Amino acid sequence: MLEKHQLLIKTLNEKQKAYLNLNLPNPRNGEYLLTVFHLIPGEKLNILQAAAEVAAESSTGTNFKVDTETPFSREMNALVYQLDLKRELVWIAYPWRLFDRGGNIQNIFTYIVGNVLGMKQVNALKLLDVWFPPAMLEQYDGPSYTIDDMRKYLDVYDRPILGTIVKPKMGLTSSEYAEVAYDFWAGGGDFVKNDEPQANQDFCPYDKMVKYVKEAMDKAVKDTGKKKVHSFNVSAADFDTMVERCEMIINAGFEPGSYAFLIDGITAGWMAVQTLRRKYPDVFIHFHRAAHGAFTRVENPLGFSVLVLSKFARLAGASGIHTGTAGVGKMSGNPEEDVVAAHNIQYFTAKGHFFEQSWGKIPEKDEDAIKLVHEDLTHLLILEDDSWRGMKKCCPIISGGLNPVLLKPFIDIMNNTNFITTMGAGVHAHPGGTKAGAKALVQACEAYKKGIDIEKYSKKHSELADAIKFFSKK
Ligand code: CAP
Ligand code: MG
Ligand code: MG
Repeated sequence: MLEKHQLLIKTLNEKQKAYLNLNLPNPRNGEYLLTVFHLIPGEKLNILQAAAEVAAESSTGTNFKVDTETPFSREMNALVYQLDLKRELVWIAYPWRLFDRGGNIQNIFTYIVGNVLGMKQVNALKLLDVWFPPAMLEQYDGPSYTIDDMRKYLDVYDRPILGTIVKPKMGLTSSEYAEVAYDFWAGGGDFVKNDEPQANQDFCPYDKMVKYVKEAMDKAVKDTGKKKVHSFNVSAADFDTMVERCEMIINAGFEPGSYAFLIDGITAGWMAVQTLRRKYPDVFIHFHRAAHGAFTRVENPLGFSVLVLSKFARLAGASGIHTGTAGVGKMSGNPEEDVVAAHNIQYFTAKGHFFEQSWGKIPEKDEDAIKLVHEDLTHLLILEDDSWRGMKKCCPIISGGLNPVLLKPFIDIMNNTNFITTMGAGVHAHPGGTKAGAKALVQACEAYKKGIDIEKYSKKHSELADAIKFFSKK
């Protein structure tokens, strides 16, 4: 052990020492959920003292050692097991028996980014990465209906799924809303979503919105000969109302596959996300992360990273979550962070900021492992067969300030097309209107697929030409 570490250990009190083991033999032995925090101590503590206090408060402890402890309760202590003094990083291992049995994400958050974010003993505490042992993954749902199922329904394979958010964000009546959706679909778009505050507003009653969207979709399918998808925001005041909204959509006669359920996963909470996943395994669960910035923005010293949020969304069973535009769009977010998050929710194995996460248990037979790796690489439907004991993928949803001109730059950064993109202003602000905006998006995507520069492609595609002129100027 480093001399510096030994000096720090000497400063710990008895209670703090119970939450430390810098010689933990094998943190990946399956017993622990592993975390890495950026930590700046407060209240004149040193980093190790503060880390031990965090481990205590986020597992079994409080500010003093209590006489009610038992030998078993001590086994449930979280342990600080690694330090990086230069980068102000601490690694904490949580025995995962601490967590509610039955795959409860809300419970994990309450421990590891719960009270600790409010402690006086830290000036900065950001959860940067997390690692789930395979044995723990088996207890969590993971996604059921995936982007591959949506691709099959839409018959769209080797390109991103092209979507929009109806704009203005709010204020259209139910029928006006549906007309905008129709125009986008008629222009060639695949996917339309409610915006994150859509609910049952007096000027846009939910039941009417659902009814008119159904009519608009039927007409668009008939006119284009292509399947379409609509993502309905089912976030509500209580679970009964949320489920009522889901049932209203199902009962409106939509074809299975043609509707998704959008949930404002941060403001409505993990329970809402998991309720949808468990009640509706055959529906695409769309996690909108409005308010995540309060936790994830790099300027904020407290909270958790986009990567952490995205990994938990996959664990919870979201079919897709917004992972950011990697600096290309209007929202804050850096390329590395967003792309790392997107890759971690898509692939069977992916490198995070600190941990490489494998989303399944290593199969017992070598030939199974080879088959698994092969199927993962070819992006086919993997892990449907339960015996693989792996977790399905969650798809990145790319949104926020995008427009047809930005499609290729984003794909280049992402290095694949396995995502849904939704462009609001980037479609409806097109000088020719929504339908022309949709056409421009489709044309930008065709140009990408053919490997032709959009400027060149736009010579024969006027909607794309107008989009380039309009959006490049802005
Ligand atoms: C995009 C959007 C999304 C944001 C959320 C909006 O519209 O609908 O809510 O993308 O951010 O209202 O801004 P525009 P993120 O295409 O018109 O920008 O996806 O990063 O969570
Ligand atoms: Mg308490
Ligand atoms: Mg929005």
